[in-house]
Amino acid sequence: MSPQPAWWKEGVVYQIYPRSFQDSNGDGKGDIPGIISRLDEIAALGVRVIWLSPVYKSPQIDNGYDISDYYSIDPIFGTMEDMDRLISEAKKRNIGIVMDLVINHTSDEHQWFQKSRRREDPYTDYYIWQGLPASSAQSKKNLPNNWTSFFMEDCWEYDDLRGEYYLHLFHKKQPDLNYKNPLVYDEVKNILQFWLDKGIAGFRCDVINVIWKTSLADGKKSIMLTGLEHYKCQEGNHDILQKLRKDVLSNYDCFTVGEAVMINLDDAKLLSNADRQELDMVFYFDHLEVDRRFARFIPKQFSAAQLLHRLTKWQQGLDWNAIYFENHDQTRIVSHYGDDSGAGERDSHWERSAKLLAALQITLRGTPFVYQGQEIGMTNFDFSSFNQIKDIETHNLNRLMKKLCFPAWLRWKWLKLSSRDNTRTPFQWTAGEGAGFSTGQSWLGINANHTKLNYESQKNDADSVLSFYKKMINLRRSSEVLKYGEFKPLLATKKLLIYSRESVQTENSSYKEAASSEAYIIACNFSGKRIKLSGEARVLLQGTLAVSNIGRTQWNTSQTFLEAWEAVVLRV
Ligand code: TEU
Repeated sequence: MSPQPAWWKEGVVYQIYPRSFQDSNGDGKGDIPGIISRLDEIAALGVRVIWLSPVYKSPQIDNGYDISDYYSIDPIFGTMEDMDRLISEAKKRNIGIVMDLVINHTSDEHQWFQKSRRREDPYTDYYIWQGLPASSAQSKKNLPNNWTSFFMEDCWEYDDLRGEYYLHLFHKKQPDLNYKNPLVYDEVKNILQFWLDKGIAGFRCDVINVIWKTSLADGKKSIMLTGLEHYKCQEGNHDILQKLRKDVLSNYDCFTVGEAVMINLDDAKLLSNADRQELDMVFYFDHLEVDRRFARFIPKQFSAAQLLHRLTKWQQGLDWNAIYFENHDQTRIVSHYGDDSGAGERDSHWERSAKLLAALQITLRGTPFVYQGQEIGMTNFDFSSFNQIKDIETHNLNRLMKKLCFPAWLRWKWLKLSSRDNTRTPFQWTAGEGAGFSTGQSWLGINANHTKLNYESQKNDADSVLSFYKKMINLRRSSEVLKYGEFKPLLATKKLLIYSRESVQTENSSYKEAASSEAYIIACNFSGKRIKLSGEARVLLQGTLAVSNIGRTQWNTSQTFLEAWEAVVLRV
């Protein structure tokens, strides 16, 4: 079935991690005036929406995903006046702003929590408190249940003042809200309304499929996330999303994309298929874990066939997809599925594979989300010790692995591969000191490769990774079939994948429509070696060249090879 057209399906979203994007006052942390100063560069990429990771007031224990006031801006990022200016300056460029909505938990420094600790009404039951018999209250062995957190710790913290434990699925400074209390729902409704009335374009909803805890009973023991079955995608969770849609979101021209953790396709359909009236799209993780075990932590062999298989499942299974290859919790895609060797150099494997990944992402069916720095092919960090890592998740994991007696070299190997700081290093604007990000000491290390790999050197270079992203985004904008057409897998091997985008043919399509319909065939060589095309692949690869990532000017249909990291987009 052809999806209902919508502006947020046609545009591209650009994710900004404000702390690392552009500093304007020399404190080493990015800020909102910095973002405003770069709006022209963002507009030049051809994006329709900016998603801002949290800029609300926060003690910054989890870089803003621990909110202490939903109605004010953290001073490190600026003021509410700056925020209003960002919204209006972006609007002038036809760019909508999407806010990050973190409502599973707040910071423990939020006044709701402070009042809840003191049992001050109406806040007493805003969080999930559990008492224990006095005799066992402070013994670690007697926690209210056996759940484990996303950051690999116990999920319960004892609060002396209240004399009870509170639940935290993430860090202990991120207590979970209690959605069984209708007052909490009302607070959330007000937050949404406040920001939508300011003219924002929607929300990216953090861990939105775990907000309703059906029961607090012990969970089935598991290496990761014991207790998950009591709170993942529960009926009560769906009810809240439907209610928010009906009460608030449906009154505005906006969209929502929900980060949904540990989900399968059936969960995703319930959360995002259009007739359900919950979210518009979901972020799932399956396509980024082809070469990983235990979420993204332990490496295994990559296979292009497995990637195509997973992509196909979601491309064909959902009404509409959110297509992302990077975000602030992941690693850089060129270092992950590509090859970052020769970063910043012309025609290196870095340049080819960064472009190949752009060609893949932008020709999939769904709204593309490009993470800051992805458009210039930024790579994983080049840190050499744990001291340079700031991410709390990485430090928690390190502690846990140490407790389990993993040797230091293995801990480093795996954590370097998975640390969230890989995508959090400052944006590389220039080759100069501070990479044009800040005149001060930046809060996190800047990758040494900024001297070769930076925005300035790519902006006027027609063959740069940046120009390639622009070209792909333009192509998508101009093509109905790339926006709304069907996705069909055609062929895959360990290194090669081929698929098509074709017009949606219904029983009612006229002969003329069918005959004039455009299609695209996309082929990607996921290897650093030239590969020979099989007879079957050669039959499939017919058409005129729309895009090449290696500077081909035409496609010869008797072509028998794809070069190292080559991608071709053919128009049929
Ligand atoms: O992330 C939720 C989440 O489950 C992960 O991606 C998680 O951070 C971890 O990497 C699992 O291995 C969201 C935010 O994107 C993240 O930055 C926050 O730390 C987290 O929620 C808590 O708000």
